Amino acid sequence: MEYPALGEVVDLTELPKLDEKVLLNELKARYAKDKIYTYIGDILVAVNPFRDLGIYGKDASDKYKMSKRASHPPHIYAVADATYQAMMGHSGNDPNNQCILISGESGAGKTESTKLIIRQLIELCKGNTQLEQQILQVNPLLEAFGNAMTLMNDNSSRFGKYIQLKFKHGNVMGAKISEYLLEKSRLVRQSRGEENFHIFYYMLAGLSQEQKQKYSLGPADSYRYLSNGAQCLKKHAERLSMAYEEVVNHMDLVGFNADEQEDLFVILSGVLNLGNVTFEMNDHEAAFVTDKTKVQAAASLLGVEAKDLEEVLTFTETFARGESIRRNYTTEQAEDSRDATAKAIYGRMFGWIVNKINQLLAPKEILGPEAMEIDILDIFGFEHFERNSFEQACINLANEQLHFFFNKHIFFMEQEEYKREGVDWTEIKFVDNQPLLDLFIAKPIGLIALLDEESQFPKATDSTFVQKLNKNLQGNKYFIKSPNAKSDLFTIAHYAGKVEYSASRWLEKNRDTIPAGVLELLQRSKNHLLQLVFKAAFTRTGTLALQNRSSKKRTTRLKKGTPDPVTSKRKLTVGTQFKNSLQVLMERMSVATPHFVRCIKPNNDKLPKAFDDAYVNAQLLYTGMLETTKIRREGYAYRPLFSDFIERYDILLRQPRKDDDKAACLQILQTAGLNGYHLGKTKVFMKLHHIESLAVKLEEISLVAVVIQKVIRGFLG
Ligand code: AOV
Ligand code: MG
Repeated sequence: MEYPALGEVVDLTELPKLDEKVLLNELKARYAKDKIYTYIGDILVAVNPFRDLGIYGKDASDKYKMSKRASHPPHIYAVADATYQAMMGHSGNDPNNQCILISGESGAGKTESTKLIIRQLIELCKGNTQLEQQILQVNPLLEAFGNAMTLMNDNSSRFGKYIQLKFKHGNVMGAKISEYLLEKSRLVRQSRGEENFHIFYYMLAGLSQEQKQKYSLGPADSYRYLSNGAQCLKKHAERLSMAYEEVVNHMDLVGFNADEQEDLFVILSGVLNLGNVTFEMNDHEAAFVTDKTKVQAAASLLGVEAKDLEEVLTFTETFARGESIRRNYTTEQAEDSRDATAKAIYGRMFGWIVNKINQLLAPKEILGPEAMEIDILDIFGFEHFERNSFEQACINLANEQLHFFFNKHIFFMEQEEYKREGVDWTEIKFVDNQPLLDLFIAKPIGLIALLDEESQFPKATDSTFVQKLNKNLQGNKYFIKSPNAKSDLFTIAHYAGKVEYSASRWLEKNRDTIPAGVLELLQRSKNHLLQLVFKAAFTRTGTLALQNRSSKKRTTRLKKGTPDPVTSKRKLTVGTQFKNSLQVLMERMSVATPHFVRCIKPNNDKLPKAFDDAYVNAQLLYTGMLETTKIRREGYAYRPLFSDFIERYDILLRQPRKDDDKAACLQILQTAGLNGYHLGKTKVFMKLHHIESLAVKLEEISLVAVVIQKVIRGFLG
């Protein structure tokens, strides 16, 4: 048998020899020929080309519609097609919910893949409906508000998203987005070389002079919150201005009305202006606003009185036994309160946008039991910067969780099944990252539990938190404490590499509280939208639930830095909420049929045509690509129950079916002329090529049936 030349192997499981080097060289050779997609059985590997390859046009889309996978080169559109077919019950299974899991480190191409998959899914079910158009606008719209330039990716998702597309009889009926943990801290502070969320630059480039005047907006470099991004506006003014037009277009198409859009841009301008409010300390150690005009500009945009805003930013008032006690903030506390306010506003606006999209795209009718879903998970990829904080820990936890799901599905469950069913099998070992998940989520000694515990102490500091970690997690080989006892640094050995974290501000970020006075003030805002989002609490299901609260001035018994009792009573910490929502997500995905796309980043410089061997090899190693290829080569990815198999394929039999299920399955497989399958105790174990051959046979039969029908009709005249 002759083997294909280097770079011509479309499925890595067909490589004659398997080791790390072979995998790397094959992917590299393919990449050099612009073949960025490669299969590992039913899994797609995608290497980011960092340039437009012109492979996603109408031709490609048509080519991959309802086609046999083997008849065309690997493509992301083929994943969309396979998923759609599987949902419809066309690929050897019953109709069933599907989910597509896209993984890869930051900048590897997950979000682009997500958009391409959605685009092709819409092509597959195309009914030229308004809803289809709306769904296509959702991703770019969310990116404007939730993505930003980072050192690892110019368009990095700063939130995770789970998109559920709902179908009935193959037509799309609605969509729903769940968002995970927007990185709000970026709003008030960005690392060197990084930017704030795209929308701010779009606005400043795209708004007309009159609009800017109305929103009290000046040049980008006049905003403290945009400290790093002013350059980008100068360089890319035209592109950014077009992007602004697009956002407005997307909002129109999805169904945001003019008032809502106006309110939204006013609020965002208010946030920028709020960031410019600075403080000084007077002789009594009390913070005061340095420049009143700044607070006036912010207040007027946020629809509140300047005096009120100034007050909530500079002191708290406590009422005890009829007496009011005023506690002044230091400048630092005032700055924190300003930033917490800005973050809360932005976070709630983002939540509102997602919520609004969900309302607009919700199915217009109650979908019965025939309804099916295709869900797509696009999270923030594994991150490793020079300085890593709470956000990176959460992002990396999400990646650990997703990696665990992959391992469980590909290695663990499958091999358990072989054992159970008595398949003759040599075990394929994989690196289990369960200990890392435990390090994060175990109770009571896990990182999140310890953080929560420390977050409850008003007197806790970043350094008491690190001490707590060092004490409780010593001995865990995935946790490495700093040799310097006073340091706020610690290291975690993730599945994808070691990351050094700084504990600075973790407690505050985990508590994520806004001063009670601020909350109350914003609930009285004259800006309709701002008032709405602060009166409403977004429940975890993404629906709006109105809180029943009096607008009467509430007394506070708060020390700075302690949680707001009103919100904290039911409010979980950010870490715990995130951990819980990941859990829910995993459960939801485990009842659907998963499809995996593994994105690989060819180099760390965002460059086209550059394949960094060492960098790619590291990714192949930590994703377990070799083991994946082995199990896909040796293993049986298709494992229907005898009864399901018979129901689907007994039409292929030309003689009466045997009574015994197992015997009947064998009879069918033999009639179809297959070999290399395995019959277990309750299931048929098959590879992709078996399913494909069976599909061809079914098709032949249905063609024959059509011909016969025609002949009969001809007879009947
Ligand atoms: P990510 O979603 O995996 O990172 P993206 O999907 O945003 O990564 O891809 C990063 C960049 O790579 C894109 O902005 C494109 O410039 C380029 N790119 C990716 N896929 C393709 C493709 N198929 N064709 C051409 N260019 C592509 V993050 O969101 O940071 O984890 O949090
Ligand atoms: Mg992304």
